[in-house]
Amino acid sequence: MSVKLSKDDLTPIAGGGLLHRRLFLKGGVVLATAQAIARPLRAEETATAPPPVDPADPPWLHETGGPFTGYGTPSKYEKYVVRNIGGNRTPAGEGVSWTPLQDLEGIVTPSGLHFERHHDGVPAIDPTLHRLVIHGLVRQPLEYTVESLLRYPMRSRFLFIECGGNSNAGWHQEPIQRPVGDFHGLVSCSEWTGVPLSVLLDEAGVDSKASWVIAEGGDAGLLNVSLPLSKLADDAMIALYQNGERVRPENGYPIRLIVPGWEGITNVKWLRRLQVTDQPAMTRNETAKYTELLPSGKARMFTFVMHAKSLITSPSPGQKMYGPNVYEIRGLAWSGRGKIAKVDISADGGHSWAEADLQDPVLSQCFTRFRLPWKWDGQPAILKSRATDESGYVQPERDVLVKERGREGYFHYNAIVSWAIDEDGEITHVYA
Ligand SMILES: Nc1nc2c(c(=O)[nH]1)N[C@H]1C(S)=C(S)[C@@H](COP(=O)(O)O)O[C@H]1N2
Ligand SMILES: [Mo]
Repeated sequence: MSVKLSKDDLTPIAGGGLLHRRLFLKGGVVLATAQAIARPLRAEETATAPPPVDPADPPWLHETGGPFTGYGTPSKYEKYVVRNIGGNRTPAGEGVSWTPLQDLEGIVTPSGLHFERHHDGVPAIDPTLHRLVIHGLVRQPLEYTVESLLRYPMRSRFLFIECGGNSNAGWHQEPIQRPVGDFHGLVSCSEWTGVPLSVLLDEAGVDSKASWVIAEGGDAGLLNVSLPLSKLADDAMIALYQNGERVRPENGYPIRLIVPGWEGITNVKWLRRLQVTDQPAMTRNETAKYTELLPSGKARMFTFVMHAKSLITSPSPGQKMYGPNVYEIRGLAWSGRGKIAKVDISADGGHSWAEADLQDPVLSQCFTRFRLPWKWDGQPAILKSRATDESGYVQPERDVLVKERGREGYFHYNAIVSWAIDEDGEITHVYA
């Protein structure tokens, strides 16, 4: 809907040419853009509409198209939009693949592009042979088949999953120059559907002495982690579906544990066992790994919650600018503590800020898409985004984070990200 715009709508509200977040919503794109984005047609081109189909036209205008397919795939022209598989690992199944965040829009990550983190590859599980066992400090130990789990009442939630090691190149000395997904893409967002874990815990009858649960996966390494019972009983889920279809093998088929807002490792894939206990098992994944050594020499442990973070996905390194004009700055924000309350954008390296528009829906522990119009005058600029969540937590500047945590942390890097844009429109990653 376009409403009347005033001159004020085109007046920057912060340094570097940031415009009010309402401008595009009011239909201000035409008024604001110095040069039209679309090509104006010449008079003779508008004479006949629709255009005649002549043999010089592309084949799809005069030949019947392809057949129906049982399961669709993206256009062949989008073949470059793939996960970036990191490094040559030994064994081959150990490592990560990154979601190409720079090539995606909206808030849902297509299932085939969800990032991957496997410690022992992707097991080829036959769902008819898979079992989930709940035992330990319970009244009645129980075994579930996948078929039986499908019969329980379900819930759906849009939730991000982020690896605790995401963005960890940020602790390094030099800003790495890669597309944003190759650096920050160990985070993805899906609609997860499954059985609330509280239902199954109630059924097994948890002992009043219980306070922890050891969750174990059905991959060859039997990956396991200790998790507080209170969180699992509160909002964890045994997911069977991802974005409407059954969970992908890479992401935990036939069932995975979903722990909203908590670091990736807690979301145990191929879940086969939940042992209710009264203390953590001190497994490798919460002692040797997924802990953070602080400058004091002490280590942080059980740092489960993923703090607020945001990224400008467009413009971003590897993309191009189209000369001075009005642009839409686009990005993603998320927080493990709840909803995103606001995202501020700076185009002058953090001297001044303007509030971005948060696109509906804004959901708890889910990707939130933000947008802001920006009048780039062709001069050097430094773009930053800063997320604030509903708990009041504000995403920190990098120097603040490094001062507090040192450089040995490796996990939980969530500093403000800065892109420098030069006169030629070249976009680079900087610490500013
Ligand atoms: N069984 C099992 N669960 C697992 C892992 C694993 O290797 N095996 N990796 C963990 C880690 S470290 C992360 S970040 C997430 C990654 O989930 P994804 O591969 O679906 O993105 O799964 C977690 N759950
Ligand atoms: Mo992870």
